[in-house]
Amino acid sequence: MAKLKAVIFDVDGTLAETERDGHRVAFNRAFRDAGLDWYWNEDDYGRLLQVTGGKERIAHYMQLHGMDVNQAGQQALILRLHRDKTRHYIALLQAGAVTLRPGVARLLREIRQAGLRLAIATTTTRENVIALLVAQLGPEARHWFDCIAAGDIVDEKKPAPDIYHYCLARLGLDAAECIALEDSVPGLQAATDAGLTTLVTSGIYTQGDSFDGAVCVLDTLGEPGHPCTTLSGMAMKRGLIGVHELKELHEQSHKQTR
Ligand code: XBP
Ligand code: MG
Repeated sequence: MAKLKAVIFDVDGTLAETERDGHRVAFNRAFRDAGLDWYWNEDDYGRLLQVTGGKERIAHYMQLHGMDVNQAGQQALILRLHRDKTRHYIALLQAGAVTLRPGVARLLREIRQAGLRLAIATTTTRENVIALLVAQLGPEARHWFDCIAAGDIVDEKKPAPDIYHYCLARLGLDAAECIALEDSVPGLQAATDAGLTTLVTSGIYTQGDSFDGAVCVLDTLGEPGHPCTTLSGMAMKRGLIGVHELKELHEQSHKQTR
């Protein structure tokens, strides 16, 4: 059986709860700056999350409101709004509006100490990923990752597996040598369609979703004194995910598929 060599993290919802207090707020600020009366409240935004990618989400919203997004003027508006949204989002990250989820910083450090490789596969932009890592873990953290696969570098965003295929190619590893961490149904689909064992930590917008195909579904990665709860799959004896547990889940999933 292949040995576990790398751990691939999703960003939005997995490293941090970026959506409600980060991306959503930034979208609304960009709409306001552009003089638009659009406003995405927390519930609206939860529904809009079915569309992955910020530009794609704006286009979807415009279509819902009868706008022709194929017109050049509307395409330019989407790009302008998204650029402004990214600026607001990074400012929010720098102000500490979003923090890492429980267990994330601990697990990243443990993975490095154990000599396993780290990578990122995300729909959001590279600049957003780096801003989050720098704000939460310091300027060196971006160099912890052998590959930051992000945004528009692939044709199809999640739930398509393209970003994971790209990431595996950059790592020079087979899917069987890696494990992915995700928080959402489109993310899980992208990772499993790329052949990856996938652990899900569900979050504010994804709790209660059905994560068929995940090796395990937890509420968080857990911290000493703040154990995680298993929602489906193997119960964590230590109440947290460490390298030992990742190896166990990886092994279990490969035994199941043999
Ligand atoms: C996250 C997303 C992202 C963010 C916005 O999906 O869909 O679009 O909401 O980021 P996942 P951008 O966690 O599955 O990668 O505006 O930079 O696209
Ligand atoms: Mg996500």
